[in-house]
Amino acid sequence: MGLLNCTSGELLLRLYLTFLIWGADGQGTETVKLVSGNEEINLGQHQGTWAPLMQTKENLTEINGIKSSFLFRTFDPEGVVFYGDTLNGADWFVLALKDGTPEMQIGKADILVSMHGGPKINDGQWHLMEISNDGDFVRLHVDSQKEVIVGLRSKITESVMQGQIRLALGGILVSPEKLLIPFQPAMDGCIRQGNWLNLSILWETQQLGERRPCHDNIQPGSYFSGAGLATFNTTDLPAYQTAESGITINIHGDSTRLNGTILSLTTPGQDVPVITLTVDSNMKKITLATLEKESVTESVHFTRLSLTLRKNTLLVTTDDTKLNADVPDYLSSWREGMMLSLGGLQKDGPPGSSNQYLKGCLEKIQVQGEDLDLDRALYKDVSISSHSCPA
Ligand SMILES: *[C@@H]1O[C@H](CO)[C@@H](O)[C@H](O)[C@H]1NC(C)=O
Ligand SMILES: *[C@@H]1O[C@H](CO)[C@@H](O)[C@H](O)[C@H]1NC(C)=O
Ligand SMILES: *[C@@H]1O[C@H](CO)[C@@H](O)[C@H](O)[C@H]1NC(C)=O
Ligand SMILES: *[C@@H]1O[C@H](CO)[C@@H](O)[C@H](O)[C@H]1NC(C)=O
Ligand SMILES: [Ca+2]
Repeated sequence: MGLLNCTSGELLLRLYLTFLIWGADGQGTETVKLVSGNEEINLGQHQGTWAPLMQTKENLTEINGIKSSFLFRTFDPEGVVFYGDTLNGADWFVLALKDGTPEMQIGKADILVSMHGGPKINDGQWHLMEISNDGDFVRLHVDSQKEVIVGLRSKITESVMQGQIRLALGGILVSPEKLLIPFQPAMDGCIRQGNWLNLSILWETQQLGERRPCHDNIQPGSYFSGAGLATFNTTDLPAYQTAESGITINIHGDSTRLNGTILSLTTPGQDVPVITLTVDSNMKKITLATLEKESVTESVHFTRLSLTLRKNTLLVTTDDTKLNADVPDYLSSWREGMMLSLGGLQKDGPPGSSNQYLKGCLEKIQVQGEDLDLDRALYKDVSISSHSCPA
């Protein structure tokens, strides 16, 4: 009877969810797409979870190559790129980026090793990455330079030539607790011309919807496509030193190419944001709304904008305009935990007002002088590119 009580919409949704779960187990193929490993792949198009964007597996007996190579481009300093394992994850390997430089971590039997080295490669240029595994050594070459070599031998380890090898991009297949050095997994980067152990098998991806392209030209920044926002708990952000200096948020971007909500702040228990800053590229205006009033400046064009929150005052300055408002003591709220949203309102506003998600590139977002990494947000919509804008 329960089934008959639900609407057909609900039933469809349930069936769809069931398919999704099957898909995740790899038992159903309804939402699993197959893609070639040498296609262009944008790793930035999935949520910042540890699950890979795509993965494949092959019997070890079929492996005739020891080398994987690919071109890689990113402005992102941190995230997972490539993963491989055997024995169902008992032996594993991860290539990640940390502080912009490559980091390899390997788990084999009871050994964990980590090697970090080479130049910073998060410069927005394509780099040739080559990883090979011969005997006791794993070698990483970047642009044909020997960069990182890990040697590893244990009495317990023995070479396994049966079972399967699994490969993954943009995530890992073992528990992140196994990592020797933890890191943030989300990677806004692109891969092309991949050759994975000389295999020609297809990769599985659970990516739904449109595949995100890798733009020919990119520039540093966070790109908002007008479909979602990123939210931080202010307790995870830098605190203020003195009430006089307060909190300063700096934003760089070309206002003529920005439209929508730049940021909003919500205090706990409040449905309506207490501060909202929006820009309208058509009308060339900036609007600063607090609970008490709305201030608008017209015919503005800015490249830099800064918002300063002091005890009871709020100041927004751009290249040549100023807006200010008297506000309650939000500095204490900042310390206790407000929600700072970039690119929209955390909750939809009152009925009738739609969430005007930001469209455009914020070239830099800084809180108290520190760059804000959207990959570290509490929540980030999948439509946002954390570290790159089309140029
Ligand atoms: C992999 O090996 C299993 C048995 O070990 C076999 O059933 C399967 O067909 C093999 N798959 C491929 C692609 O060779
Ligand atoms: C790669 O695989 C092809 C067959 O798929 C084989 O002809 C070729 O020799 C292999 N190359 C290497 C370097 O193993
Ligand atoms: C800019 O945003 C406003 C709402 O804030 C909307 O009415 C307008 O259509 C948008 N313009 C463009 C070019 O997207
Ligand atoms: C923000 O962080 C503080 C301190 O960790 C916590 O008490 C509060 O519940 C968090 N707020 C939300 C909405 O997660
Ligand atoms: Ca990242």
